[in-house]
Amino acid sequence: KSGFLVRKVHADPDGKRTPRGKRGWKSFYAMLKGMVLYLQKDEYRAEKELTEEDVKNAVSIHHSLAMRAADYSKRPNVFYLRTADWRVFLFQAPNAEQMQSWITRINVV
Ligand code: I3P
Repeated sequence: KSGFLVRKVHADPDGKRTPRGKRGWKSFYAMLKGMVLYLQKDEYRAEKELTEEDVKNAVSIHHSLAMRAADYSKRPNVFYLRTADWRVFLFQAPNAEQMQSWITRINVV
């Protein structure tokens, strides 16, 4: 599965709140391959080798949980991703259908 997602980093490993200055929303082209959610800066690069930054932004979804961010109302179609090492991301999908599809695909693996 792939598509555009906007990401906000809410918590760093061990659930530590991500500091101010690193909490902004950023747009990525996301690709779910096996247990890894790759986040690339643009779709064009998707066919190319992963850059160092792509590797840094990739998220292991092994033992992670995705759920609709029912308590977050500043943007629509937002879901949480909590990883095995207790990082927390918010992802905004382009529409409700895409949001649900990402949640289902992430939770099924
Ligand atoms: C953050 C940025 C986010 C905002 C976040 C800010 O600043 O403005 O959009 O989250 O608020 O800290 P920065 O880019 O300097 O990290 P929201 O869009 O959800 O308001 P927060 O610290 O209350 O999460």
